[in-house]
Amino acid sequence: MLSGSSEWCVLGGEGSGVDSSAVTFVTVATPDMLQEVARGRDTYACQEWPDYIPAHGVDGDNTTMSHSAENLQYPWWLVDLGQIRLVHQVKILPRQAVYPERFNNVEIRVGVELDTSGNFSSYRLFSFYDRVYTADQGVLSCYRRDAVDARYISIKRVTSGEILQILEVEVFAFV
Ligand SMILES: [Ca+2]
Repeated sequence: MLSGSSEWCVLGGEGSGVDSSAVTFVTVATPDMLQEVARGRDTYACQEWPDYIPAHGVDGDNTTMSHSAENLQYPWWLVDLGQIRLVHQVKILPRQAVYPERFNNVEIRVGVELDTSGNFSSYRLFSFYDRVYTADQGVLSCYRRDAVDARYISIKRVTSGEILQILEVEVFAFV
């Protein structure tokens, strides 16, 4: 790291000959600046399948799963980071061997106030997974170079009729 600096700044548009008005500074994370902050934190979800609980999504075990009940229109899951963090990256491991395709059209939103209504429209959109998941995609990595202040991370299907299944979620924030 450069002496006296706690951040890396990248000059957007550098080398591409863009007009100076399009050039902005953004903060870019390097691995040593980030910490996983979701493990073991409080979790919430829509109605879950028996014996599957939302806490399974942050227990550090890739074999345990948060699994929504059937016939819910827009199943969701949420983790409370315990305090507001500058969130840079959210990693999601959906269910692998069985029904991986159920993970599709999923919004990742972030907020600073707890909302367990299932309507996260007041949260900022962090990332949108608009594909259909297959196990060969592995861990999904959603990140924003600018990072976002957030205490709550919601994961929600935005098309109806399917179950939401999450093996594990990790949230990386600036330390
Ligand atoms: Ca797990």
